[in-house]
Amino acid sequence: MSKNVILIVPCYNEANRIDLAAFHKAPGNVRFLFVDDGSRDGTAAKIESGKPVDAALLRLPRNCGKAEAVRQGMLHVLNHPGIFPGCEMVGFWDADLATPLDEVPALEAQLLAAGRGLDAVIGSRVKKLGSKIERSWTRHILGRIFTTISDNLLNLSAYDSQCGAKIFRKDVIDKAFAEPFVSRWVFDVEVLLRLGTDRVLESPLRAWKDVRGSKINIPSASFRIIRDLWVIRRRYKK
Ligand SMILES: Nc1nc2c(ncn2[C@@H]2O[C@H](COP(=O)(O)OP(=O)(O)O)[C@@H](O)[C@H]2O)c(=O)[nH]1
Ligand SMILES: [Mg+2]
Repeated sequence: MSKNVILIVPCYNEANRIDLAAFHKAPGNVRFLFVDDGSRDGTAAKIESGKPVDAALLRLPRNCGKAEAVRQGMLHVLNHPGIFPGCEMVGFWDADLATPLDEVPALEAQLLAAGRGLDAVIGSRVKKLGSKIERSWTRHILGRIFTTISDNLLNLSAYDSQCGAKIFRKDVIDKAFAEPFVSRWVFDVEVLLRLGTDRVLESPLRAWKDVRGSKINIPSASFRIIRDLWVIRRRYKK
């Protein structure tokens, strides 16, 4: 199998949480670029010593948030084609593996099957028979409120724009990630708007679980999230 999928894994103070053994057991065609987002807990040293041999680590000197960490990772892959030869798809995946790496092949297969008909396939946390989505009810309700507001403000029509498991065709990375994001909190929405929502497929995941240790404090982030949606509306609304 060719090593055709690169996943950017943003990591901020993940030393106690990241399960590097799980990354070693990833499907055979997936390679990783871990991006240490200015962690101060030894995350980079832990990754450097325990990552799979064909994985790479990019260290950002200061914490700049998930959006910029993912963007820097994407640009690093584009600007250094020699580190990951043969890659056709680049995605990002949360370090806590809330979405298990077993979900990669299904997303990848849908993107490959669509050829140039799609730019990205994104995981979607739809609780239904046949899937195992373990999400706290508070997070679920807040997520539905977020979706309702973002759909009304931006006409997004996504069920779940915020899941941390997304894969893109390599040739759209520049379009989606070249410009800095205006939002630190909801950059996923900006990515969808940059590509055009008709270019993206949402794929219901078979498994997802809330992993303890989230660093996002939802009540205090809520205000900034809503404000960011307004900023995005002003920036992207034609
Ligand atoms: N909270 C937070 N996460 C970051 C930051 N930079 C990178 N990340 C990564 O973003 C991903 C999602 O973070 P997490 O705390 O699990 O957020 P949640 O699952 O959305 O509540 C993880 O891989 C983090 O390590 C940052 O500045 N803050
Ligand atoms: Mg998480």
